[in-house]
Amino acid sequence: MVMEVTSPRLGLNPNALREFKLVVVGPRKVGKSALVVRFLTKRFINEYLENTDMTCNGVADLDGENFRVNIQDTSEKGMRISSIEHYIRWADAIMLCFSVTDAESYKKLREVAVKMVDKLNDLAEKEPSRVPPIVVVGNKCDLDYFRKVSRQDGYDLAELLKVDYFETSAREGWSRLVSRAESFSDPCSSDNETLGIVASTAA
Ligand SMILES: Nc1nc2c(ncn2[C@@H]2O[C@H](COP(=O)(O)OP(=O)(O)OP(=O)(O)O)[C@@H](O)[C@H]2O)c(=O)[nH]1
Ligand SMILES: [Mg+2]
Repeated sequence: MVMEVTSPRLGLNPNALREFKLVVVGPRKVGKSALVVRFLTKRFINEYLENTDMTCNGVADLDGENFRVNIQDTSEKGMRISSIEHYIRWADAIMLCFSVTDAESYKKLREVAVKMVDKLNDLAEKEPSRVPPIVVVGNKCDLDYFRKVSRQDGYDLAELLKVDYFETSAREGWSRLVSRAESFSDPCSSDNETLGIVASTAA
C-alpha cells in the first residue's frame, strides 16, 4: 500500500529532490506507524492500520536540506532475516523499534539484532560504505509508569549493533538520544541524516 502522507510544500517539486529511504522495523504494536505518521504529519492519531506494510511518501527537511522521503512502515514480516537483508541493501537508514512497555517486543528485537550482527560485520569488512546507518528506538516513553524495559537494556541492544539508542514518545512528540555508539558504517557517511530523521520523528 502506498500512502502519500504529506503533500509537497508549495514551490517544491518532489521529483527534483534527492530521495532518502528509511525503513522502520519492529515487533507488533510498538508504535512503528505512530512514529512514521508523527514524523510526516506532526500528529498522533491513536489508531493506525494494524500490521500492514505501507510506503509513506513526503517531503522533509533533514539537517537543512529538503529530501523526498520514502518510508517503509513494515508489518511483522519485516522482522524476518530475509527482509532485514533486503533492507540493509535498499535503505539509506534503518530504525529498529521496540516499546519500553513491552518486554516481549524487546526480546524479539534483540533476537533479530543478534542475527544482524554477522551480516553487518561482513558488509563492513567488504563494503563499509554500503552499511546503512541504524538506530535503535525505545518508544512509548510517556508510559514510564508501565515501563518494562530499562534504559540500560535499550543501551545494551544498541551496543550490540554498535549504533545509537534513542527513547521516544510518538504520542507526546519528543525524542531523546540516550547513547551514541561507534557505528559499523563509515564515520564520514550519512550518519547525521539518520540522527536528523529520528530527532524530528517525534518533534
Ligand atoms: N502511549 C503511547 N501509545 C502509543 C505510542 N505510539 C503508539 N502508541 C499506541 O500503540 C498502539 C500501536 O501503535 P502502532 O503505531 O499501530 O504500532 P505498530 O508497531 O505500527 O503496530 P503493527 O503495525 O500492528 O505492528 C496504538 O494504539 C497507538 O496509539 C506512544 O508513543 N505512546
Ligand atoms: Mg503499523
